[in-house]
Amino acid sequence: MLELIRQQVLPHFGIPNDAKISPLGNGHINDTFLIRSADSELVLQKINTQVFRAPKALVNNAAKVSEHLSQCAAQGGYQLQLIRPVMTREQQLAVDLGEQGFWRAISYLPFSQSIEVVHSEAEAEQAARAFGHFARALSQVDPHELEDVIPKFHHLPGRIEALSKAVAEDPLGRLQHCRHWAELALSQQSLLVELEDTCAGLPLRICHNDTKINNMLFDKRDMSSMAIIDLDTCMKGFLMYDFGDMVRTFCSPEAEDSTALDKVRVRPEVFAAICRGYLAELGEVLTPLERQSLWLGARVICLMIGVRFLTDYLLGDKYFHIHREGHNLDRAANQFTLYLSLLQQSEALKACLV
Ligand code: GN1
Ligand code: MG
Repeated sequence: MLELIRQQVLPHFGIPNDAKISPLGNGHINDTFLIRSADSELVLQKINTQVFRAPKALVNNAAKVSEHLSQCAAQGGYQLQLIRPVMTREQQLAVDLGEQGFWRAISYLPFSQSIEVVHSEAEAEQAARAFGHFARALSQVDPHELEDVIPKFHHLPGRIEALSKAVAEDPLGRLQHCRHWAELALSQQSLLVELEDTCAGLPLRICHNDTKINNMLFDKRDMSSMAIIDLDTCMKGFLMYDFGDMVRTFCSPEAEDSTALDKVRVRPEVFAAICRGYLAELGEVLTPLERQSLWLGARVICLMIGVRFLTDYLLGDKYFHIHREGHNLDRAANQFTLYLSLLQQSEALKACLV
C-alpha cells in the first residue's frame, strides 16, 4: 500500500514521493494516513467503496459542509477550526484509481489530539458543546442539499432485520458464541414502536452521524475543543442520533471494544454533562419533540451499533475492520452492556433532559 501511495497517489496531490507516510486514527472503515513532506502536512484517505458505494457523494457533501462552516466562521458564527478538502492538481476533490482505490486528502491540524475515552465531566461537556455548535451552524442549511451517502444508515428496523437474517442463516456457525446477545437484541420490539411514533414528528436536519469522542479534536496544548472531524457521514437525519452517539462513546469509562464488561456502564455524571453542553448550544434550536427524542436516540444508537457489530461477526467480519479474532463480538457485547446500563438508569438519566 505504501508504494502505491508514493508512486500513484501522492503525485496527484503534488507531494514528493519521499514524504513520510504513517497510519493515523482508529477508523473502522477507511484507511487513513498522515503525510508529511518538507513543506506540507495532510491527511490522506482511501475510502472504503464497499461501504461508501458513492464516494463522490461523500467528498461533495464534506466539501459543502466545510464551505458552509467557513462562511459561518467568516461572520463570527462558527468558532471551531475547519477541516478542508485538499484539491488534486487537476482541481478535483478526489482521485479515482479504480482497482487501486478512491483517494482524497484533507487538511491536518497541527497540535491536535484525539481521545478514545472521556476522562472528566468537563471534557464531556466541552465536546458536547462543540458537536452542538457544529449542528447549530448547519441548522440554517437545507438538509436536502446533501446526498444520502449511505441510505438507511441509522435505520434500526433495517439493522434488526439484517441481524435476524444473519441469525437464521448463521453461515459460519458462530451463533453458538453469541446466542444470548442475539436474543437480547431481537427482543427490543417496543423500541421500534416508540421510534416509529416519534420519527413521524421530527424535523430532518444536517447531522454528523458519527459523533464519537474520537471525531472531536482537542488542542493538545490546553485540551480545548479544536475541530470536528470525519464528515464522511454528514447527511440529513435526526439530531437524536448525534446525541445518542455522544452518549454511547462518552459515557462509558471503557473503550468500545473493551472486554472488561463489569466496568462498562453509563456514568450518570457524564450523561448530565453531555446534556448541559449540547443543550447550551442547541436548546433554542430544537423543537420540543426533538428535545424529548434525545433519550430515545441514546437507546437506539447503543442498541443499533451492538446489532451492527453482532451482524458483522455472524457474517464473517466483512464490514468493520477487526484487529483480533472475535473483535466484533467483543464490541457487540460491550455495546449491549452499555445499552442495558442505560435502561437500568432510565429515570435518573431522563431527568437530565427536562
Ligand atoms: C464506523 O470508521 P468510523 O470509526 O469512523 C461506522 C460508524 C460506527 C463506528 C463504530 C460508515 O465509524 O457508523 O458508529 O464505526 N461508520 C460507518 O465505532 O459505518
Ligand atoms: Mg466515521
